[in-house]
Amino acid sequence: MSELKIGVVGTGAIGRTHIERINHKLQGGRVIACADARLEFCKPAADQYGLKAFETGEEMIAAPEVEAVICTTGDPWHEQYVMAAVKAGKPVFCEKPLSPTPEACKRIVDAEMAAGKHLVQVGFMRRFDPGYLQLKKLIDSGKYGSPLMLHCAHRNYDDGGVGFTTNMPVENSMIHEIDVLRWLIGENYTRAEVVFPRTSRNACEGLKDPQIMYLTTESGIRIDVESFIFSHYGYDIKCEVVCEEGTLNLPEPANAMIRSGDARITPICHDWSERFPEAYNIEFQQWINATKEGRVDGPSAWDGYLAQLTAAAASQSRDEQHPVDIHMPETPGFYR
Ligand code: ISE
Repeated sequence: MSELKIGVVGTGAIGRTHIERINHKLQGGRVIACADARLEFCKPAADQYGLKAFETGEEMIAAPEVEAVICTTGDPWHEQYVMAAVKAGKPVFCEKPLSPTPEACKRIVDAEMAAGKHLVQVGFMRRFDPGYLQLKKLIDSGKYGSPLMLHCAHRNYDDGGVGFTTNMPVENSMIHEIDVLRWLIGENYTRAEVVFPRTSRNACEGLKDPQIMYLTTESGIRIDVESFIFSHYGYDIKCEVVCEEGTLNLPEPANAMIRSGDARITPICHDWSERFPEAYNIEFQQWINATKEGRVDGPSAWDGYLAQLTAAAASQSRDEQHPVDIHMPETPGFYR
């Protein structure tokens, strides 16, 4: 089978890491084209990887040689390019979030259903992480009874420094937990709440940090997720599932222990790119394989829509400081 020819729109940091992994690590696909808001932004990536640089994302998506699209632009532009791909009948992988608002996600869902063909996958890479997959297998085995509570933490060293605002922990960081935990326990959410502990003196201006998000599921499972953007010690992701007959913990990355200077030290990753490379590799290899067979078997546009509905409720709770009920729509047959 020939290689899947891919065009990437958005050649910032994450776009570049995906081009690198597809062209230098994975099999069966090749990025051949790129586009960005302005031609000069994608020139360096085009030169480095020998890609054809297009003036606009739309032109790249329409090009007959481009068989599938990856969208790694800024969040507000996802809808525009995902829609262009769906209208062209081309498979499209869109980094999370599918779009910043549930309304925009719903428009994508409607367009995909109208096209009558599954084309969209959302970049919720944690579903491909071997640690989360182990947790899922243990929960699904039923051996430990039903999950009752989940205690999670999403700590960044400083998430790239200044520029973070109070809305971003839900919309940029905890959106990962919103998706992966729904997948892990197989239940929709019914309520969200966000509260503020005392703000750290290390938080940048305009950011209340840390924050705690509480979620309730249909059967009454209670989840707490701590987001700490300026933890100032490392990138630390925790998930403990308390079941009726046991607790299940997300494995820590296997870093060698160092004994030195009267101490035993196990290094912690610095950021997401160090913590989840395997998840990204598996995610993209599976996307390439499935796309070549005309399937989408990762997180769908519907998953992206439900994640955004939940994030919108959590954001409303954060802004108004009271719990917000979530009314999840019934899954259309197309996505079942
Ligand atoms: C970033 O956009 C990500 O997706 C990372 O996984 C997350 O840890 C980080 O907080 C976000 O800003």
